[in-house]
Amino acid sequence: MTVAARLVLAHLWVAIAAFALGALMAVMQALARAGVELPFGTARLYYLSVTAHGVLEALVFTTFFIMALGYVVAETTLGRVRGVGWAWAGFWVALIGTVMTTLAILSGTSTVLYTFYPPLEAHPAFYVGATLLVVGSWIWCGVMIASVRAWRAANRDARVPLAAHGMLATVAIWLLATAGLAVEVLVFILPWSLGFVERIDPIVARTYFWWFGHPLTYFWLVPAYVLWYTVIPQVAGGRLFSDAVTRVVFVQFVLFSTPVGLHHQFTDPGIASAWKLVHTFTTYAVMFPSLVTAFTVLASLEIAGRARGGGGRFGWIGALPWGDPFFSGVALAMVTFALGGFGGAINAAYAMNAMVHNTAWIQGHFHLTVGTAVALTFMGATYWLLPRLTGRAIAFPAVAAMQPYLWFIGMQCFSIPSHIAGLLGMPRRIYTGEFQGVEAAQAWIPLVNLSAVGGVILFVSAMLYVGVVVGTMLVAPRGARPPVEYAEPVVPPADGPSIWDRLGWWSAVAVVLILLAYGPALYHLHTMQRFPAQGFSPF
Ligand code: HAS
Ligand code: CU
Repeated sequence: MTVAARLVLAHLWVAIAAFALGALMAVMQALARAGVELPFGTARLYYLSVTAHGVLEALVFTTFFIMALGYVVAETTLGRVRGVGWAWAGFWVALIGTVMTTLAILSGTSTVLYTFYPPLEAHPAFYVGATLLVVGSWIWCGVMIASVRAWRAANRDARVPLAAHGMLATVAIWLLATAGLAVEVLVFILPWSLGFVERIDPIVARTYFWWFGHPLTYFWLVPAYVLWYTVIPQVAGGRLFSDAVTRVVFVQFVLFSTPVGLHHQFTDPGIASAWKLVHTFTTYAVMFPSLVTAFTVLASLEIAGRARGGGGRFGWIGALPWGDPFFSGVALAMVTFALGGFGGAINAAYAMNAMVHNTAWIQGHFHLTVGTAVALTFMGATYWLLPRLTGRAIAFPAVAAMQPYLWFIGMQCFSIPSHIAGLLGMPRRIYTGEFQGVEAAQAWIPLVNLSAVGGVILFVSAMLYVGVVVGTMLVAPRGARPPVEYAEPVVPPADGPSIWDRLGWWSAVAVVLILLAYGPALYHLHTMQRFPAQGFSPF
């Protein structure tokens, strides 16, 4: 096994362990909501498990998986990962942070959900651990940047390989995003949590949180897009639609991921409506690269389907390799994202947001996006990666082939009723299946029950995924390692670096956009009279 393969596998193991633990938490929530009597079904445990589920799936599984993918891309497109010692240091720092945060949650002292909105207060270990996870990911960013720079120094006249360009865009998005998080945690949360100051301003903290929280979703999505653009067409037997368009898409995410976060705060006081409306417009700007992606990835798949002999207007769809779990995982992720993206457009509209904000619609939305578009892509990619890292064939191939479909079915069962229940007024983040017998809530109950069925199907799918991965590592025989291959574009790109490769420069433009979008709102918040709150822990 190569040095990088060991590094990648270490990250994957943490990702998958976090995924498995997070999935266990989720099934309990789904059943508790449906009113199933559970021996441990108290409100305290319910919110503890929601916190653990959100942190482990949305923050730990994703971050470790993305770091692993980054190293795979660096090793296979740039020659090698530069600074393997640093990469291991980043791994350990992030792992120690993850363990601290997880223990803080499981101890029952840190039930603050994954958004950790003050004045909800967690044990300091929760925040310190989360900070270490981010510091570990910053070291990953440094290693990725060093790897690209070393490659550039040796290949002055070539364009950065496309997959590396996408991962570098991910790095840029992450650094821009975590700047906001660093302010929130270092300036406001840690001094308060450690007892140096007594009170904290919820709205100020939330504003820095969403500076980070929205681009966080593109930190998850762009690596998935790297796989959709640069690997899936090859796996399906087709070609990349356009190298140039893909680079423009990645750069647009660097530009527009961050100056949009107020779309999570349309109902928050203290921020002028005009600035909220600006963020509606910038959010529509960040939808554009996804709309481009919808057309271009579909074109790539059509090329593949026709190359495989599929004819007619739709015959090419059936000709695609639906039995390959990497392909089916990504294709079902795409179909799901078409729905999730549609919901996103509704969330982002300043006026319509009032209809869905803080309702079950939102949990429906993010399970379609991060919970499927991203997570199902990563699960599928695991089936592709493991043989390439270890030389072992996937164990239980029939189970692996079925698992993405089960996830897809489970997620539709979970998310569509959640959207409808949200429109009927059901709040998000609530514990109780009976809703205290309130008349208006009666219409939600069948929808919640259907969601619970979805939750159980998702749990079965999650356990099959974990079983296949563990089985592959433990029992599958070793053989040759297939190569990691990337899709060739339909038209070879022009020679030489393009302006779209100048990600440092584009990041500087992004900083200007962030200052324009956030400067006035933050200036206003920091200069008006504030009423900070004391910390609060409901359990
Ligand atoms: Fe979102 C809330 C708006 C995308 C995640 N979002 C959330 C939360 C999360 C989240 C976690 O404006 C909850 C936060 C919390 O806890 O409070 N979101 C958007 C918009 C988009 C969007 C405009 N979200 C995402 C992605 C996420 C994610 C991606 C994670 C990965 N979201 C919001 C807003 C809120 C919000 C508000 C706050 C709501 C509130 O009030 O609290 C856009 O980026 C979406 C663009 C996507 C598209 C779809 C493109 C389709 C593609 C697939 C094509 C495939 C085809 C089929 C056609 C335009 C690329 C293939 C066919 C075959 C044959 C294979
Ligand atoms: Cu957002």
